[in-house]
Amino acid sequence: MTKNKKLLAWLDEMVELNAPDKVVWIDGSEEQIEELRATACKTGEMEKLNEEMLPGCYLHRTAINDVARVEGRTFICTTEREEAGATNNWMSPKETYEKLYKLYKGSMKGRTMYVIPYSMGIVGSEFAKNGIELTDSIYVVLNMCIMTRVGNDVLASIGDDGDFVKGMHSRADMNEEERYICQLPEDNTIMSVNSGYGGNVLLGKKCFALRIASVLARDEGWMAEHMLILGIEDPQGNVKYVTAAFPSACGKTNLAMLIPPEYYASKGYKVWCVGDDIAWLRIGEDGRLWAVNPENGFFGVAPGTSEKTNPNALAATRKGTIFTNVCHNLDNNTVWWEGLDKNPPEHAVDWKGNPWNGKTATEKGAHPNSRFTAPAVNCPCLSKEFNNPKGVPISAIIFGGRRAKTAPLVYQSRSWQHGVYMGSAMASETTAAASGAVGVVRRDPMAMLPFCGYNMGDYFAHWLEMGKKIPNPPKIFNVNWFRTDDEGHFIWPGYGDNMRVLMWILARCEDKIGAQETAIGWLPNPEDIEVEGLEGIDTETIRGLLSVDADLWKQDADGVEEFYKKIDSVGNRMPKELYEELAGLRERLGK
Ligand code: OXD
Ligand code: MN
Repeated sequence: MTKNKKLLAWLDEMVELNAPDKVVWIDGSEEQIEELRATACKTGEMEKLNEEMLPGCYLHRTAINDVARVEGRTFICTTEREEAGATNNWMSPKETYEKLYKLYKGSMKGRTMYVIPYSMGIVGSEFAKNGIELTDSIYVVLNMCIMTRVGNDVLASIGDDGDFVKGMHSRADMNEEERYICQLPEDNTIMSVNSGYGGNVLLGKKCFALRIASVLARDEGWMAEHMLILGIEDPQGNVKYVTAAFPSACGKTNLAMLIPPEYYASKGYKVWCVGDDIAWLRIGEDGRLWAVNPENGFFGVAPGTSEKTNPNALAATRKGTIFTNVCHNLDNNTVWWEGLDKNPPEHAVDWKGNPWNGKTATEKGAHPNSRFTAPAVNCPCLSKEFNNPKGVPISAIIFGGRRAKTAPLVYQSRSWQHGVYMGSAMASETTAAASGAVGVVRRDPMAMLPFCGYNMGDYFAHWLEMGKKIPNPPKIFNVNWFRTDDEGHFIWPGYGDNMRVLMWILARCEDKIGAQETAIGWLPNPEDIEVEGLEGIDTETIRGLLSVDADLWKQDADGVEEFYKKIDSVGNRMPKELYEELAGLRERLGK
């Protein structure tokens, strides 16, 4: 398979440690994948769905206690605590190896170990990075074959002495108390044990493409970000690209696959999706920032996805998709989830595997974090540039969060440095659905809180450094789709109409339009947000959505300072420039 000594030595060590009965190399061929699907159906790990309605689609249920990423059990394992910083759980590499090797010992007896060579990004391209994941789960293999580029060409690209990220995953005995997701950036290694859920076990995604890659990016002068990438094509065929970072539950996949409102569609505007979750960004020869999506599929949240909210995502799930923890409609052997339509099946099995009747049920049929793993090529609005190894040039970086009152619909940063401040201050307010306490502000800088593989202070410093290095940097914006009225109803319609805000952003990037300088940054003139075709919203509504309450902003600044102090409590790494931005904001807001 390979002569790479480092790879073979590591594999030998892991085989000896985990003691599988058999080792199988994944070559990426359809033949082998089909065989694995058949095996998974035989063992009950997956169920084949209706071939006519959902060709090539399968259903999987995880354990009931294993349904989401486990941030509390996720560790950044560096020699020095300061390297991981205050926002990450930390363990020393020595302790990590001791602890996890004990859990791996003999854990694959009676099982098969699969060796998955995969590439994040187009195999062999300048952006791409290789990884090898070892796992005892066919479900993991099949998901990785959708989410990443897998197979022999990756081994060829690693070559005899090339580097790769080592990823060790074992389901072991699925003991929740001993579940660990460990990143060891000093060794380019990921170790995951006792989980079978996506984000914890598909090691190419959050563990590699964000946590490990963020460290590689810092060291090599690029950026690994939790961002969607989309392109807007004008009627002349010119496409401009933006990236956007949002905390979870802010509609990232919906924005990435946005359907233009009639007002723009009728003029010939189109929106193209390059990625819905992760962007790797590099400075191009032309001095602009270029982005690729290192993934090859979408690992999206199913509930709420419908013909109305995101027809592109739904279409992407109609073939070759693995559904996890959704409701199984037994009448036609398809799947259902809350928010798909108003016809829950009466003869079904819920995500826990129990009989379920949508007419009488008091519990949900699908888990709120149930997922689809869908090939990117299925998406009707996938960008033509999706497979371009050079990526796409980025005009704007957009940050956002869920804020009921504080943040206006959109505003632009005063500079790159101020934009980094805006990203560092990003936050979302908890919703009633997410926790008991409504309106609690959770800081989530650049939506990277759970995904930054090193000290957050150093991460901000890297952003500031990149700003100095990019000759022609993207402009930076903040959006908020979630302003509410006094009764708590959303004012802005969101979804496709978010394009109206993106159009203002692009106009600003091209210096086609003026704006008002305010304490918090550049705000639109309300009449510059297009409202034609919007029901119940006029320029006056927009004026309200753009209002800024100085008292709320002063309170928010206190929250940012507290957060900065927390980051500084481990290693004192907060860049002084961001404290200066905070002081400048306070001054502009007035005493
Ligand atoms: C995701 C997440 O699953 O950010 O993409 O949690
Ligand atoms: Mn994500």
